[in-house]
Amino acid sequence: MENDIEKDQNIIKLANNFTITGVIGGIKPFGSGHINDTYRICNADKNEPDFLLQRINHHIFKDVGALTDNILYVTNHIKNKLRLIPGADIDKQVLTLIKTGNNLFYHKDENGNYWRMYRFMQNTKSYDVVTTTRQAYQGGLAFGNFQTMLEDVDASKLTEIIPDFHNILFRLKQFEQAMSEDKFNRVKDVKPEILFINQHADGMAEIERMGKAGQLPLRVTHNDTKFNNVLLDENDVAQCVIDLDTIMPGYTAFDFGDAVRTIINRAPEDEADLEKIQLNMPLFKAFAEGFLSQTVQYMGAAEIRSLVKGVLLLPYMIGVRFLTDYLNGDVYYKVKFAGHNLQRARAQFQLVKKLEENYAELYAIVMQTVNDNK
Ligand code: ADP
Ligand code: GN1
Ligand code: MG
Repeated sequence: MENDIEKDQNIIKLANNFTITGVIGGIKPFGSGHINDTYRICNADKNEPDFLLQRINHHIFKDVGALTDNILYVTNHIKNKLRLIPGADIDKQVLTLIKTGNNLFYHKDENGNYWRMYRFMQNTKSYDVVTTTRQAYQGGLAFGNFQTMLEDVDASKLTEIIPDFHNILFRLKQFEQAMSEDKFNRVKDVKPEILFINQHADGMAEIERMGKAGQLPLRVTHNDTKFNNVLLDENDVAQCVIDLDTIMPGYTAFDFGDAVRTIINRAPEDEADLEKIQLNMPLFKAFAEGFLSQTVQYMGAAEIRSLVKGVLLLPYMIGVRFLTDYLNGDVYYKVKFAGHNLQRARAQFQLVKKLEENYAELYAIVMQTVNDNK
């Protein structure tokens, strides 16, 4: 077993494959993402930036070359636009990948793991739970502006890195497969959750149906807009959207819905006490105001109507994915304890119930915000 010192030395060795400036002063495991392993590489030279080293989960992102090309394409597109905006600070507002000594943007180590490095965004914070309307509004601005920046991207330049990522019909098929295999004999413990999934399946396919019927424009979306994927500065002003692994063609309702999933909930994503899962409407309103102020000018009526459907769909779909992973033996998401994925799924389904009860109010807030922004 590798001890901590050996592990740290290994991380330093990996970091030295990249063309970093300054001198490595220390390393720290960083962030609370469920997919990649992230380390902050602290610079001993205070005139130079810190860096962020990530082990890319290549079991999930199987084509690391295409993944990297997507990120480069999108970040360069945004940088070119920012260059035209007086006062924009490119280093702060968009992620920058750092090259290796071999002129690549990722490094494959001797164990077959893939690593990449970003410039670290100094003096920023990410939040797993949102508490103020200022944070929520700023998140709305950031994700809305991000979509608008990418409005003119030619989607054919991007690889669909995880096909059907937000296709609920595909996710339900994966769930059914996991149920029929029942590798860990867990199906017997999740009967109420199975019932909930089945009762909602048809209604949750509405966005897919609207898309297939040509009612929703396919845009370039982020597809992982949980709130901790936006960095805020020390004054809680949005600075940068991060976690660009899942940028692909998608519907606006996906990004709107996933952000709301993590903003409107007063409790964490994996709250065990379902009583604590309550809606914070002022945060929803603030997020909607920020997001729509950036996007409403080019959205059509059906697309606007789809937004609140996305608010129900995303916690449902992510609940289905957590439960599928639970049945499969916790192979996709990082878990902190046995039953973590089940707890996460239950929390997401409870959130869906609360959102359903308040659907009319959510819809009214969106419509009011749209009118205010016209
Ligand atoms: P994951 O896919 O595992 O969620 P992320 O790319 O979101 O990985 O990174 C995990 C966390 O690391 C983020 O939530 C954020 O707190 C932090 N982070 C990521 N990139 C940067 C960066 N360039 N500068 C500062 N912090 C960052
Ligand atoms: C994962 O990487 P992270 O933790 O930001 C997942 C998302 C889920 C989210 C649930 C590539 O996001 O789709 O919504 O967990 N990312 C991937 O918290 O599957
Ligand atoms: Mg993340």
